[in-house]
Amino acid sequence: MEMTLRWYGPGYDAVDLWKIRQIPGVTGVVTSLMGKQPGEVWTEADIKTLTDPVEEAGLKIVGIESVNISDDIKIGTEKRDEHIANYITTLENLGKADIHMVCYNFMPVFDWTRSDLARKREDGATVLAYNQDMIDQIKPDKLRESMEKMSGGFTLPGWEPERLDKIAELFAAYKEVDSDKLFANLVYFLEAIADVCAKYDIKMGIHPDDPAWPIFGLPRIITGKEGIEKLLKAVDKPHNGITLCTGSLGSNPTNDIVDIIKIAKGRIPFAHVRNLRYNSDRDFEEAAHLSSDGSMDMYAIMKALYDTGFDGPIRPDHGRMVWDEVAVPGYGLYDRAMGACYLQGLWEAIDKSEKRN
Ligand SMILES: [Mn+2]
Repeated sequence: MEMTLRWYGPGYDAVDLWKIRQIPGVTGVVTSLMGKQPGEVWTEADIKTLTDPVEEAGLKIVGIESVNISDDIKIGTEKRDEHIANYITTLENLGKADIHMVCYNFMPVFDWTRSDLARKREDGATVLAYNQDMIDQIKPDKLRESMEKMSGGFTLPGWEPERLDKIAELFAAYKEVDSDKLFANLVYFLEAIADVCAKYDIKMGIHPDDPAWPIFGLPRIITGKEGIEKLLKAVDKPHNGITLCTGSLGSNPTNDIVDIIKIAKGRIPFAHVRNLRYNSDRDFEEAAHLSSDGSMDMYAIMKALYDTGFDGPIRPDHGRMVWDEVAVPGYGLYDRAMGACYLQGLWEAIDKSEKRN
């Protein structure tokens, strides 16, 4: 287990690398080129703009979150092979830069979605929250506007304005894409990148859909155990793995995360560990990482990762906004630092008690 934090790259993050380095136990970051459009090549020079500052700060890049997949690849348009060729070049350039883990997702049109990016909790902290009734009242073409309004001026990952400007065309293009077609296009993509991943020992970790169910009539396929098992079997190669995101999978309370960790044993190159509180089956809000603050058993999750031999990078995920911090929603320094320490405390306790037995 290697404790890391997400960092959005030069110019996109309110949190400085030197501050990340001062969190006990944190040795690396996952980062991304936020200015790149899905489908574009990441050149070696582009990647250097990430590795240079991270290394100067005494940290290392343990993976990329994310190299986003273009809608052409998800839909399977005639442009898909060109975009996949570009993706392969990007993976090659990442491999040459000694980066061996890439997180991505395969959600149509919209990436992670929330109805509120700053819901106030009892103690005054604010958190990201999701209320299905509020989402049902938003028209899909207004969702981007609604997310942007709540973002505090920060660029939100996965919500590229250039792409979402063409929302009506995007919806039209996805018209014929049902969950089977989307799954087939995901398999096509993973088969196409298999060789470059093998050559550079790159592990791909698909991020679960968030929330873990279809929204706005668009299919979502990585929502729980069934979809994950199906995908791991469909492309049964070491590069095809999952990003175990407890918050995204846990948005659906029927998902048994410990069970998912067990069935994906050996195929989890990256883990996002955070907690949520369910208020009803249509409403959840993010919580502090501590088990007692939300609905999840964080000890059981860390124990399952430990027991299945997880040895990849892990990061605290969205934190609460506390102590008047101003940052990308969900990505302040303070609460994620607390989360990183708490998760490491759980891990140390598990490790020591296991070794004593
Ligand atoms: Mn996540």
